[in-house]
Amino acid sequence: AQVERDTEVSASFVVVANRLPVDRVVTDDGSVAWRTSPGGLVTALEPVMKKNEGAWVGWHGAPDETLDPFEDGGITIVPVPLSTNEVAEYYEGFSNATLWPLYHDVVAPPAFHREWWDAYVRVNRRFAERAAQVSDTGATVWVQDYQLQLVPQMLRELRPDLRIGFFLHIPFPPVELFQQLPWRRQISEGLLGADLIGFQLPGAAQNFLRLVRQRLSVQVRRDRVTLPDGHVARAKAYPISIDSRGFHDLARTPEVTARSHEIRRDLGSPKVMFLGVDRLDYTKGIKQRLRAFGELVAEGRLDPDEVVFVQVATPSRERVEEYRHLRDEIDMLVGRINGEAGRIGRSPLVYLHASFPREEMAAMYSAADVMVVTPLRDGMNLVAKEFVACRDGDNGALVLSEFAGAAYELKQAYKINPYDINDIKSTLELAANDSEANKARRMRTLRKQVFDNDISHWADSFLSDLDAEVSPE
Ligand code: ADQ
Repeated sequence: AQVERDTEVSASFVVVANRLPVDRVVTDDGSVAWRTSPGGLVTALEPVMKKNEGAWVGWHGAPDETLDPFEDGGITIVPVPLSTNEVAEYYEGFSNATLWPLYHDVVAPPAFHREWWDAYVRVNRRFAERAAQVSDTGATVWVQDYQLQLVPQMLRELRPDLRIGFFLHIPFPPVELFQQLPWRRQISEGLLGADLIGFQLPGAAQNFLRLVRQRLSVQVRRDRVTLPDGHVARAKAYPISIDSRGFHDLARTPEVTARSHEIRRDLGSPKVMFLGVDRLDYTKGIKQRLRAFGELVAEGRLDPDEVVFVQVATPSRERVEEYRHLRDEIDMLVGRINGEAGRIGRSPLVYLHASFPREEMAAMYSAADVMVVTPLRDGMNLVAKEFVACRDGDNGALVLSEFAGAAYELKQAYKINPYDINDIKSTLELAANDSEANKARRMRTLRKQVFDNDISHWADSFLSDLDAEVSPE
């Protein structure tokens, strides 16, 4: 395979992700500018990017538009075009209606369509080719997430000189579920093109190793897989985290502190404020959590004059059928709970279907007493860690699903089985009423964990392991 190298861009560190780390904004005078999106990944990789003349290859978010590479804050941005049809088939279809539910324990039925798969292959090839064009000889390329699982192999074929890492942000399912996928072989081989494949949890890496051992003619020794051509891919866990210090400091600013007090006042100064923050997604267990709260209020175990539950849900994937359906169901559930337990001037449940700036998120985390994180399955769940990082004193409680990746590290949270409504109910009650000493003991351990293992620790350990892998021949 031959690649024509880009004459303008030649980077020694390249990130490849479905989306670019910048959003287009229209400024007051009507001109167009790019603003760095505030995600943790960007923050974590910024130092590496700047030190190594980094480039980021990704889609810019608008269909049917081709853009030239440009500089943004020391990073070369390399936009990859997608057509309207590709957004529907590769992104909304194969990525979000096939892989997403399949990898999350089939909590919704995955849809298998051959034309979606064809689009997935086509788009993955485009990303791989673009990455091959902009990578300097011997460069390190880090491919992100489930939308691009074929890129490692495609890229290695084009550019055997590169060092290729891959990180999966969502769970990797047990073999028994993964093997439903008609294209299971292509996906596993796609991933094996990397030198290092990162997962959120050791269990996910184990699932992957078990899969390739059973289904492919490869040699597996501990965490290393040797392919017939001699290439070695290593599979290992790197639990992702957040910019803990950044969140902590943000929550301490006078503006955010003042806003957090204001939030509690506006809520009628409740004795206990519960908080849920999620992308509106059926994996997040929002229905189960609201139902549990509603029942506690209806049964008089929580007094609607004393408690309030604030549920924030970011609009997400609204063109995927399953998500529109979920939104309607939650609207109905919220209406029912408030209709039954509300009084004039007081609703026990405050539901916000919107996205907020980081400052507002930090203010909400600081204002809350009990953070409620109940996904049915989640790769990690950063919200749980953001809550812990934003806490000041040792008060506050984190209720956390056993099925969130975060539960693996945040052992001192109040754990629940999100499928067990009675368990959620009694744990919400306990977290609201537990002694200050118990809460403080748990919170101190959680905080230490979140500060010792932040996002730069995550990026550094992945990249130094990738660096340590034997150089490609
Ligand atoms: P997500 O499924 O998006 O991420 P999560 O890890 O909770 O889930 O991250 C959500 C992010 O969005 C958080 O940083 C949160 O602050 C922000 N957010 C949520 N609601 C918001 C709102 N209303 N307004 C503004 N911001 C909001 C995927 C995987 C996770 C994994 C991450 C990172 O599904 O399991 O932890 O990637 O690897």
